[in-house]
Amino acid sequence: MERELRAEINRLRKGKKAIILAHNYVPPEVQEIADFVGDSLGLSIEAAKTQAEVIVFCGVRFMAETAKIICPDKTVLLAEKEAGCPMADMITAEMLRKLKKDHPQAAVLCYVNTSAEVKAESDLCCTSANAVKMVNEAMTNEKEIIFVPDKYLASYTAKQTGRTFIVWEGYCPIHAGIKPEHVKEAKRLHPQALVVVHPECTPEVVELADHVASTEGMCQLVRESAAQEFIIATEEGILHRMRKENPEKAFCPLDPPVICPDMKKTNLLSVYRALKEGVYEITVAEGVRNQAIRAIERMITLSR
Ligand code: CIZ
Ligand code: SF4
Repeated sequence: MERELRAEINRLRKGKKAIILAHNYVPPEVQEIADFVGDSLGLSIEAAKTQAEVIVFCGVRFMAETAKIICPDKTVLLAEKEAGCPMADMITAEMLRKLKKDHPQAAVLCYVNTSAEVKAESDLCCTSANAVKMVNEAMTNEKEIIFVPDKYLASYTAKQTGRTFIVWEGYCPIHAGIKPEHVKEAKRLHPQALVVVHPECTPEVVELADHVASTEGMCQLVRESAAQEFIIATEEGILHRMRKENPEKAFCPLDPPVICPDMKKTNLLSVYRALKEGVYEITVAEGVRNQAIRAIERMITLSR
């Protein structure tokens, strides 16, 4: 069944001039069928480069929206309609407009985990891979900075840059679910392991890290490190790619495992359906796109 599904996906992908982009967190079988696996920024850059006419995005909605904003002329499909990000949903454009009104002098830095409408209200976008760089290189003249929506990424970035932010009380429920005890227990069982933590984790967990990095940063670190064992504090989907790229290294699991249900919604059947039926098409209103593209393009130019 899986083999037939894969064959059908390959046939449809060719016939429809489509590419499949998968986030580091989606299930292994989806990563395996994808043309590219990466973080939201890397995938959007791939989307911009591709000659393909259709992009099947396997991840969550804000990522597919970002791809659509960058390539408005392509058809962007989100393989699973209901795959969203609870953190992105914690702030709306309306809420951000109100915050901006309370702080009229402040520039707005938005995490990529936001809706197109929130990006449209922002001056600059960032990912977990480049938040520190964005603040250090593009916001030195800003007296006040609003950072939305992740209070934990904001707190990590504040520590790294020495800046203070007006923060939103958003957070990722999945990364916030990782408790210091979980990391300490893994370290007790694997004392030699390097602890690598995502900046969406709480400051108490970040405190325990040997390294703090985004998913792409983590992959690079694991590849280049001389260490043989790693405790990876982020969504477990990334472990598939890490094990594949580093078959000689060991990855010590956290207990309980770190699973984002939204990232697990996409499976081979969703990818097949997306290609066959042309669903679920992502649209971004022209007025919103024209505003949102500025914050994204500024980030892409700066991160080169
Ligand atoms: O930017 C991304 O893809 C996310 C959500 C996390 C990461 O660290 O790559
Ligand atoms: Fe959103 Fe967290 Fe899931 Fe990433 S892991 S999609 S930030 S809820």
